[in-house]
Amino acid sequence: MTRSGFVALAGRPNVGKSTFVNAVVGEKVAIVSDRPQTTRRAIRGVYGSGECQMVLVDLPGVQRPRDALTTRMARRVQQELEGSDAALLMLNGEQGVGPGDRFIAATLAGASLPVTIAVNKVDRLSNASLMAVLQQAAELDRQADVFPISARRGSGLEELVEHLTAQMPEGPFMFPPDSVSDQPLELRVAELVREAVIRRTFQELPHAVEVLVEEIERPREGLARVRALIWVESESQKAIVVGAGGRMVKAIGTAARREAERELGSHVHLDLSVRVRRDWRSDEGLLDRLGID
Ligand SMILES: Nc1nc2c(ncn2[C@@H]2O[C@H](COP(=O)(O)OP(=O)(O)OP(=O)(O)O)[C@@H](O)[C@H]2O)c(=O)[nH]1
Ligand SMILES: [Mg+2]
Repeated sequence: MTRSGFVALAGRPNVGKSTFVNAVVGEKVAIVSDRPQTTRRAIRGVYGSGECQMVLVDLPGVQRPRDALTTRMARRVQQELEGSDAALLMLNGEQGVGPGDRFIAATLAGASLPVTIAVNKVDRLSNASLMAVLQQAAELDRQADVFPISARRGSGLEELVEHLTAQMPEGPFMFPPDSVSDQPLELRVAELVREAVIRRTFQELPHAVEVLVEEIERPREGLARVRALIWVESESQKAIVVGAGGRMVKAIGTAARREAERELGSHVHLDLSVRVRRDWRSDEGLLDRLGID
């Protein structure tokens, strides 16, 4: 009898949820950055071990909704919690437990899922602060088991994964045994472009950027031609993303192309254009088209 199920990953922005999913799945299925609110969609990363398939649902960091985009992100978190078999609450060990974490813990308690807590970024902690934060984590939810991990270094992951897989119910696999993610190729490439933009921009710009891959053509074996649009919200943001003499967009393209070549296993021609679309974060139709639901 096989076992399979979904684990929803909840936590504040920037605690390391996407890093954790990539580390467990063993491939980059979700983009990562040091800016909060990087993840915008529920990304499923598939982990398999023998008779058990565990789908990690990497969720946007929980935050107060401000516009249609963040409203959808918050709603998605709720829906994914309802459809999951277990929840993993991730904390940033460096920052300790705060009101945001308590809010999420209360939400999880209301979802009546078995909750496990991971204290991440322990590579940054002294033994004394580690003990203190583990104590705070245990007080957050007295029923939850607490695991100290470093998603970046890969430490503590085995014990945590074993604990989570043991909670998966009996049932058939939901994805082919060797799959790692459910995202269409266009979306994966769009995310790689967005990651390249986020990593090179500052302040409000990372939040103002979205990317749509319009087309992936395969003119011949070993070559993919990708046409992508980078949306920003103002002319001044566009000027920053394009850069003097087009240098910035060129650097973004080079970084994203390298990542895309790894993802596609072929040479990639990446054709980027930067467009202004004021208030795209409030444009319900566009959010639908972007698959942010
Ligand atoms: N030192 C350290 N940094 C980490 C660790 N795990 C993640 N990070 C860093 O933390 C930052 C945020 O990581 P993400 O995985 O994007 O965080 P997230 O929780 O998915 O964030 P959102 O998508 O915004 O909700 C990145 O700069 C990561 O490299 C860790 O174990 N140790
Ligand atoms: Mg993320």
